[in-house]
Amino acid sequence: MCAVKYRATNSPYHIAILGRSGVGKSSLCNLIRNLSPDHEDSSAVGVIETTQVPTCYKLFENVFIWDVPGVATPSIAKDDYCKLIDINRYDMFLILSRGRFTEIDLWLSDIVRDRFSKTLFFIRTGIDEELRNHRRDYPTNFDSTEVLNTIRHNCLTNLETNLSLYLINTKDKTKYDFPKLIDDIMVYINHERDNSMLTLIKDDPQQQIVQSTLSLTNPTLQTAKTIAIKWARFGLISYLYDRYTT
Ligand SMILES: Nc1nc2c(ncn2[C@@H]2O[C@H](COP(=O)(O)OP(=O)(O)OP(=O)(O)O)[C@@H](O)[C@H]2O)c(=O)[nH]1
Ligand SMILES: [Mg+2]
Repeated sequence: MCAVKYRATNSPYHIAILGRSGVGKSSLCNLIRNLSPDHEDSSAVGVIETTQVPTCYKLFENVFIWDVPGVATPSIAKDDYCKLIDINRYDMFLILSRGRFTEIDLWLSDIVRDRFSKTLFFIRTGIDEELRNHRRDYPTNFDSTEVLNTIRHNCLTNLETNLSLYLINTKDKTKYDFPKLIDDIMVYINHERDNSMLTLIKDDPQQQIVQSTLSLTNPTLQTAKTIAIKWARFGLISYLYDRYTT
């Protein structure tokens, strides 16, 4: 069974920051909003599991960023995560990873890639501490470029694809890939806000059913999209999709 998500041009655009607890989701949210953690409007940052419920912040007109709880903690199991954060709500995903690449990082990226044709940025946080530790371990041979390349290569190998990957320190917006990350996010937001999107979303992430976002460049899909948008307004699209794809 599939659901349909239709986002019209200029409708509200939702960005989710996902990842394990403590990877720096709230810190990144604050950095993007240009707030320090001790500002009264900031998202709480902490040394223990901190964010308890998905929280929405307005970035600018019709664009919202969501700081969500971390996955795979004693209180939030992997199996409940998609439902808890209402994963169908978002148009763009920022998936954060910190320290060693884990099975949870891969699982999250796979869910977003397999269930949606949504824009996904994979972000490795804590780069400052990785470099600091490595310098301490190898003071005579330390080469920061080499360390950054090693981290980059390891993430891409584990993700088994050419995802957009960014290395950042959530405490410093001038460092590493943060400026490029912001530029790229803005490009995608502007592009996707200016174009209507229709996405078929799988209800069951384990099922390998084909799903797609209808591209504006393919004429057949464009025609299908026009029809689907009309029919979606009458609630018939789920019926049609089931009728002709199962
Ligand atoms: N050195 C360093 N510390 C970071 C970085 N990102 C986050 N931290 C620290 O890591 C801790 C956890 O950060 P949070 O932003 O609360 O992490 P979170 O992912 O929101 O955690 P939950 O809300 O529990 O899911 C805090 O002490 C942050 O200051 C980073 O890039 N570098
Ligand atoms: Mg948090």
